[in-house]
Amino acid sequence: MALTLYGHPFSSYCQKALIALHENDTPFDFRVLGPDDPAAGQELAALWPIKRFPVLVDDGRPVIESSIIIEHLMLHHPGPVRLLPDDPKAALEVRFLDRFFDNYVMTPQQKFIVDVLRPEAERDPSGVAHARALLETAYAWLEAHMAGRQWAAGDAFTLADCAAGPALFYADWTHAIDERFPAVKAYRARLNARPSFAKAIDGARPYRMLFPLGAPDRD
Ligand SMILES: N[C@@H](CCC(=O)N[C@@H](CS)C(=O)NCC(=O)O)C(=O)O
Repeated sequence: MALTLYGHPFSSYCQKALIALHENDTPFDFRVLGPDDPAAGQELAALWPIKRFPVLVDDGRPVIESSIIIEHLMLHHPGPVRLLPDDPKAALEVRFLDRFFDNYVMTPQQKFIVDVLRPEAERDPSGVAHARALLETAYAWLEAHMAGRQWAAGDAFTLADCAAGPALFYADWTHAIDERFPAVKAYRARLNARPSFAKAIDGARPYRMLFPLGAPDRD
């Protein structure tokens, strides 16, 4: 059983997969992408021409998309922490929440990053304004959703929380979670303190200067 993760410690979607790996202390090799190792980028392109990461290779077989990687780990490398409930109806709720964090928190937050990296003349202010409004709506929905919950789907830490950790971590840096959303702020703090995510945050610390909007001096 040989697992290799292609990705980068500072990447939000890689951190989502890393949380799942760390939750069960699953052994893996980390193939870090970057200018220091062009061969790793070539290997990624051969595995997945879309070149988005993370990509997990399990005994030679590529597993693509962070949510699928986590489901794959649960099926093929299970450990004591079950990130998807056995009950299919409960699992559906977890999958919905995973989609919520990817589509309505991670995606709008990435819009800011992509935009600031463009030449000034090619920026998209109305797209960024839409992303900001979407984040506000997502924070408001999550504020009501988190009332009385420890984790996104209830008492157990799941796939949805793997998605939520990096999504809220970077979204708060990008468009700060307002004081009007104390349950969201408290949930973000709980996620950051979860040992699996704290380990991923620490692994990414040396790369904070890469944050295109300027990383705040906290977390
Ligand atoms: N839906 C994908 C998203 C992956 C993704 O967007 N990864 C970013 C890094 S956080 C990436 O590959 N960026 C490089 C690029 O867009 O070329 C997943 O869940 O794995």
